[in-house]
Amino acid sequence: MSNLNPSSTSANFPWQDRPTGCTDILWRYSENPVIQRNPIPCAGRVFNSAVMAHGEGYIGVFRVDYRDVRPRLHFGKSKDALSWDIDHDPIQWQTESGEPVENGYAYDPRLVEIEGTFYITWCDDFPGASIGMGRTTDFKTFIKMENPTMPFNRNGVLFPRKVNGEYLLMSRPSDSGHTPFGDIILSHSKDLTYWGKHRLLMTTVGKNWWESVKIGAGPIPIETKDGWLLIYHGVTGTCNGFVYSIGGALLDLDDPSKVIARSKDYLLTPELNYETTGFVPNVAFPCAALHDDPTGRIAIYYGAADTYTALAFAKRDELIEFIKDNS
Ligand code: BMA
Repeated sequence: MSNLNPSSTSANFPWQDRPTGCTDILWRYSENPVIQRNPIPCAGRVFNSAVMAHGEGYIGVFRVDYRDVRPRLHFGKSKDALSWDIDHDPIQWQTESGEPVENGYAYDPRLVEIEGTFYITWCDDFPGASIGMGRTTDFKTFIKMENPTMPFNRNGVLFPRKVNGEYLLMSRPSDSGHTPFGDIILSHSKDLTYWGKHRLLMTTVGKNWWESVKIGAGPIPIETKDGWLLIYHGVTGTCNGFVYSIGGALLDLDDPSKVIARSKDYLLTPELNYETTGFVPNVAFPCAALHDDPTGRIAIYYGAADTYTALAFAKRDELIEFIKDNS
């Protein structure tokens, strides 16, 4: 990709410097969208997907909306995190004892490695939307685990490590439809099966207009010396429907139920054609972030208009300062 900055210290980290004259804290990749319409034979649209660095390259779990408009999850690989080789068949889940599991639908995946095992969370058909959770160690055998939440719930996002001996999951209790409300709840577990100690983490109540209808955790939170960096989506309502923007917050490292700062302005809102026009207009929905620790570079993957996969960049330290200064 000719537009990528060749000076990236991690040779294949997807990166472009902020364009001259741009003052945005989060700026878009000039070659967006990275995944266009009809990318594989069965799919009309691939968006709201999860990626992470793995070995010499990258892996991902993709939300693939079929031509019957039903979403399924597919596994994919990439050398550069820009050009993706997405499996043509969906992930086949199996039970702990190896029986195949059928999924009615599956969407909005997140992907994280915890202590050598890769966990996937997604919006699962319980039946009725709830959080699904599964794991793999080899990307060949995918084990479906217990659903951590009852219906209705969406946007399940695990922390990348235990904190104070417990796994942490963010989620957003919802309704069965397009949900005109929603706060982020933090839940605790010792074994990834039984979840409790539910805490209200972030609410829309009394907050900013761009996120006044509902909010939901986005990528796996990034651990920094200043706290957990949480990128999330916030939704406002208009006479023509919802608008999904991207926001940022900082959570206490040792007690992530404490919000240190939360930016009062969005970091990115739908503006360009691929964000404002598509299957669902005006949606920027982040589900994954890559972080290059030595350089502090962050690449955020977001679904655009429920149609495309797009990429935006930020510098970790600038982003943290921005969130603190604009809290
Ligand atoms: C939410 C989820 C997302 C979607 C968004 C906008 O409720 O279903 O998958 O991107 O709506 O349509």
